[in-house]
Amino acid sequence: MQNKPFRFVFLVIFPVMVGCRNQPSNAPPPEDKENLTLPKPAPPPEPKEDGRCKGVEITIHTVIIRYGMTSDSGKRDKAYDPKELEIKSCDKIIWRNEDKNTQGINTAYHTATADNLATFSTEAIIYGKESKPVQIVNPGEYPYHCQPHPWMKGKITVKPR
Ligand SMILES: [Cu+2]
Repeated sequence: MQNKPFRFVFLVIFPVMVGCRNQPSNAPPPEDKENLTLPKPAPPPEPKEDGRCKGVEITIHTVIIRYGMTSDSGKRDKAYDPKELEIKSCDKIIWRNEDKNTQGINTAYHTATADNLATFSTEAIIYGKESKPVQIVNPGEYPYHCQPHPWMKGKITVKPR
């Protein structure tokens, strides 16, 4: 009979397996199982408003990214427009990617990343999109570049209020 091996599996091995699973073990009791599932990763924290900027009337500046991928060194120098921007402490900057060349829209992304790698870095900005606003509080000079295209250079100068 062809079904016999299958019946053997079903009638003998399967109940044994089920039986084994029901053996008492050191596993935590069922009510603890929920606590073992990993929590969902928390969303990234909202950037905190700096207390020093409370009540300050801030300006939001926009820097256009124009020629990130060009091989024309003259244009490379104008990757960020304006290349140098002066703001006041607590002001915010947004970078907008409008990098087009004669072939059309560049699909590469750009960033604006402080050379000191600590003050700020935007997320990857694709064509037609803009970064989240970046706020700089401490006066000083902040040269920055694009992570994938280090020849793209700009500078933010932050003046005290
Ligand atoms: Cu770039």
